[in-house]
Amino acid sequence: MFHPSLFIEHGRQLGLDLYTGVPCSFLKPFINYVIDDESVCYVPLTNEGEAIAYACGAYLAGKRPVVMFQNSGLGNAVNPLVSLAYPLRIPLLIICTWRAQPGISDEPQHELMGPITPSMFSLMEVANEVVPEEPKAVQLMLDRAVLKSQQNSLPYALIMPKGIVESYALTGEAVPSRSPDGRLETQELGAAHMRRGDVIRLICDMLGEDVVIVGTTGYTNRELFAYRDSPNHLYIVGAMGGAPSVGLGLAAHLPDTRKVVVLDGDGAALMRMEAMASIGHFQPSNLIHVLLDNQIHESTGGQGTLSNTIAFDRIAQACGYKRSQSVSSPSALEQALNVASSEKGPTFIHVRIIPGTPSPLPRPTLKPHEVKARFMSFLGNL
Ligand SMILES: Cc1ncc(C[n+]2csc(CCOP(=O)(O)OP(=O)(O)O)c2C)c(N)n1
Repeated sequence: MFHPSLFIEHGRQLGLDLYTGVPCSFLKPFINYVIDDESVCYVPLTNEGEAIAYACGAYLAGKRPVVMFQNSGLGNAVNPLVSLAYPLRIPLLIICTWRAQPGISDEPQHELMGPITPSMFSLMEVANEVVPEEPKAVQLMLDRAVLKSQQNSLPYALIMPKGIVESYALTGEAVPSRSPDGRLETQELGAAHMRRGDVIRLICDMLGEDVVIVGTTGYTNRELFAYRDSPNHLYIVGAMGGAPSVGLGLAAHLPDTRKVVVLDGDGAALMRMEAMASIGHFQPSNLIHVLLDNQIHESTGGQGTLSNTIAFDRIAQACGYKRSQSVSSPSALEQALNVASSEKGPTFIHVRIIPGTPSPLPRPTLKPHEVKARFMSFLGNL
């Protein structure tokens, strides 16, 4: 095991001065250390592809960037890696965590990406190696990686197995402070006081088991499952940010009378904001998009998202949702759900919540394909 400071300090000596990326629970100590360490710059971004493109820009501006993400996000990074970093010959360093490393059991959404991670990098001509545990070997690896990536003028990936970095708890602010110019005016609707679980319970109890509920990646699915596992639920355990697009596909092709409720997160919504554009454009009248906004990636350790400068309700409105509002109290949420279930949508409900998750929190015990089969049979399509 090695302490995250070993990597950052040695990296600084080699000129690495900028860290960017998207969190992963395996990266928690590492990413938390970089957020806290004021001597290196940490830029949290919305998805892994954006982080690669940002790092390319920063390199051109004279920085020496490191991009950190989970191998789930390698899919998001493929296009900017092969058609931006490669043709421009940009020497980036990538730290990619290795969920579902062969031989180590992990969640089903990582089952395929785990074994193919090294060969995915190799196929994209990104030289790669597995991060060792021993501190001296880590320093040598860094020397080699920086040298090779500079010599080849290409990205170089360090694949990080589970549990090799000592834990490090965040001491500073998880949420990056907003710029004075980026202040929000319309979101100041009183303090948030509900938790994710309160919202999920209220929605399940109010809307019953005839509506479709599509849950986003992370704690939302787990809390939904913990409160009530039911055939009308679809847990989108991978493809973070994809839940509203799945919801759109469902809503567009199910009868108008079947309401489709998407439970989204702020990190997930920011990761794939295209869904809001498409929902606004295609106008599924039966879609209710609920965004649970705690301003952090709570599921991976509480790192801040960019949501504290984003007026989601105004974005939804500008995208063309029929109605959009921001709420923070149970009564305002109930009222919004009443309107959404009796009138035509698409409806967007931004719910400002406080962090907090019950512990222990179970994970869906059914495999994703078993949930799919149960769900299709609930819809009468199997
Ligand atoms: C493409 C991809 N990148 C990163 C992750 C790791 N990950 C899982 S859940 C999560 C955080 C989700 O944040 P948010 O939507 O705000 O929900 P919260 O955790 O706060 O409930 C992250 C980063 C992932 N699963 N997939």
